[in-house]
Amino acid sequence: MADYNNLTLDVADEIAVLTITRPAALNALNSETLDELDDILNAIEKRDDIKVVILTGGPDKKGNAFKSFVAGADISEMVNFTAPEARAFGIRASKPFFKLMEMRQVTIAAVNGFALGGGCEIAMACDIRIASDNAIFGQPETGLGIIPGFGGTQRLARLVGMGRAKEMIFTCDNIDANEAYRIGLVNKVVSTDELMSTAKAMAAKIVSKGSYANAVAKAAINNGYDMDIHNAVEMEANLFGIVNDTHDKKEGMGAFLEKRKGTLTDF
Ligand code: CO8
Repeated sequence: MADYNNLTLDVADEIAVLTITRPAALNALNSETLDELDDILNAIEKRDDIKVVILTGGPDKKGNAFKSFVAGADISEMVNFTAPEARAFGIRASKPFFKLMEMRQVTIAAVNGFALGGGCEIAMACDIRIASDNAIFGQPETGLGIIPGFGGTQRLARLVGMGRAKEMIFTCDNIDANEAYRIGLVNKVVSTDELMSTAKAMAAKIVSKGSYANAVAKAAINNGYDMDIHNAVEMEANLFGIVNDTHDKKEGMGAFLEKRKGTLTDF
């Protein structure tokens, strides 16, 4: 795997921990980091030995591991953008963001501090979000004279509803982890000490299930979300037909009927 300036990857037990490491800028996303993310996620997606990706933020320059997940897009890069450059930056980000949302592996954001602007947006591109109790979420863009441009106007409304999304985006008010949990922005809140162990325990549980079935379930949820319910359920039936012919289906159902523990292996 290539060397990256702003990322580290640790793989164990079919779980990848992908860490954004820009300590000088609280892990803010610049073009280089976005391109590295795109490159590494494409490489991860091809690997059969990775079933779940946990995305988190590295420590700040003082070594504080729970200061920041991602403090947004890099303001020092955006400040002099022309309109075409700003648009291109949004498109550049959408590639790794859609990869997190659509890759066959399950993606979990382990949010360890500030998740502001592009940081909140990259967490929302993941399938599942687990936050440490000191995490802070917000969309401060309109206070900077811009709008959320890494999918935030779309994914936030889909996750928490239009009213709460508009309130967060129009007021730029940050919310803490418990409020993020209350409104459905995060799945779970745990202490800082328990963040990675909780994310890894959830990942291990997911790894133990049929990974191909989870990949197909992920596609079914994503594809059907904006569809008319009749078409969506028909699409689900088509995918149900596809998972019917797998080793994991024979093994999973066979093990149940034979009253033994099954071993699911397919991707
Ligand atoms: N971009 C660049 N540098 C940053 C960013 C950022 N988003 N956030 C922090 N940094 C840098 C600071 O400039 C500082 O650098 P230095 O030490 O060289 O002065 C270093 O990180 C540490 O930050 P602070 O000293 O500010 O740390 P504090 O503990 O005092 O404050 C905060 C932490 C509250 C997180 C503060 O840093 C902050 O407010 N950061 C900016 C948060 C923000 O506004 N994020 C949203 C940015 S806009 C965005 O994400 C748009 C996404 C969509 C773009 C679409 C384009 C198409």
